[in-house]
Amino acid sequence: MVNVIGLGYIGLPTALMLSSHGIEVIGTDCNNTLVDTLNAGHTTFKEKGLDMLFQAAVEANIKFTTEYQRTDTYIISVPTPYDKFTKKVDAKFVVEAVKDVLKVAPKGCTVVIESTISPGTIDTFVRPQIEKDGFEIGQDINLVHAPERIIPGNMVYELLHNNRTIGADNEKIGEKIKDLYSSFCQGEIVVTDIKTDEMTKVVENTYRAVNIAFANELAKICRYAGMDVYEIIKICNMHPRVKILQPGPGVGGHCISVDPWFLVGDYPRIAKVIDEAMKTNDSMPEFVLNRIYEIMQKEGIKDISRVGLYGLTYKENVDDIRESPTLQLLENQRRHLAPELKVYDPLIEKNIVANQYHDFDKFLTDIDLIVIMVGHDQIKQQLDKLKGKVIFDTRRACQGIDGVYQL
Ligand code: SAJ
Repeated sequence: MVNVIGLGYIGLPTALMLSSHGIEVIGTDCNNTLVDTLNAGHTTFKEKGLDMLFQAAVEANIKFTTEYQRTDTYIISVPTPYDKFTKKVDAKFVVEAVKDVLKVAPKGCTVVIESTISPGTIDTFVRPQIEKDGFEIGQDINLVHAPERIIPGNMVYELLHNNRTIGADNEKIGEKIKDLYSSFCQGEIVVTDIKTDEMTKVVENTYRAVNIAFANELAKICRYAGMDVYEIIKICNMHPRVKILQPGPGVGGHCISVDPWFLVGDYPRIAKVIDEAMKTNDSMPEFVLNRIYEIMQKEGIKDISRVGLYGLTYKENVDDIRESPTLQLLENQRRHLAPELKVYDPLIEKNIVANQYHDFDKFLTDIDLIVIMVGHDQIKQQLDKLKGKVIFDTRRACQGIDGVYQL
């Protein structure tokens, strides 16, 4: 039996996937409301294919609880925030989860840490804690790191098809956990050591962050030079060895906008490119704010209350708002003591910000300038409704419409 600890964006799909592939699974989370929701037969976030996977797991008898279980295999998928000041990973949730596992675990169990951690976190924080609690690693408990690589918006497909890595202290344990993931994973699974594995995960996300930062920097250069960044990237990407990502209003989510900081935090004198890239990405919401001001001037829009931001989530077609560029932009606005812009997002039902709308038509009636911060399908399917509005499209959601302002 596998006890999956932490039933968030990664833990839940992983638990459901294992369960629907014949593994006995109990999912544990410290959040009572979340566990109650799952036990009442509902998923806790929207994701393509997740409800169907949930049904399959329920039929396979998956259980959800707030209690840690006594079993031979644990998968820990708890959040790993970073300290905003030092930029270092904050491993407290991982360490707490391991400590809680140790209270119930039988001798010889294996603890798999899926949470993203900076290279060396297991050596620096997890091993010393286990030893301090009087347990011997390799005898009483085996440690494994097995980071996920799935992309929100296509999680279920990617869980099944992506290649994976397993980091373990020895080949035998690595192969055992590889067999577990092989129950559903059709990709290749590479076994390596723990620190290498920790590093690969952070490097993958850093690679993407740096590439996006390059695109964002190009967008700024092209704005200054009066050129079309999208046309330039499109042509450059026709080169067989060039693959530039897309500029945008900023980088959000709990991965690309967080993990690269771990390297800056741990190696501040070396990680210069990464540091600049992250600062470039973080500067984008302010860049958008300046652009809004310019467009208002140009269009003669004097009243800030006639400007609306479309999209609150960190990217298209997900309901996750963590570190979202829109929230970053609103935060900047607040710092300038400006009245908050109007906001609408079809995927966010809860009230998150001050001037938030829940009706698209009403939102459009109340604004003259719409700033597309997220390219949800919802707006792409109703572009005709934007007739007569000034449009500032930071996501290229309005291709084919004339007179649209870009980054
Ligand atoms: N973004 C751009 N331009 C682009 C691509 C993305 O501005 O060309 C922005 C998005 O709008 C978003 C942010 O970057 O705000 C991050 O989105 P994303 O789609 O690039 O990535 P995530 O954070 O949803 O998922 C990433 C993925 N990592 C890589 O592709 C290397 C995923 O595979 C990881 O599993 C995930 O991080 C994670 O959990 O670490």
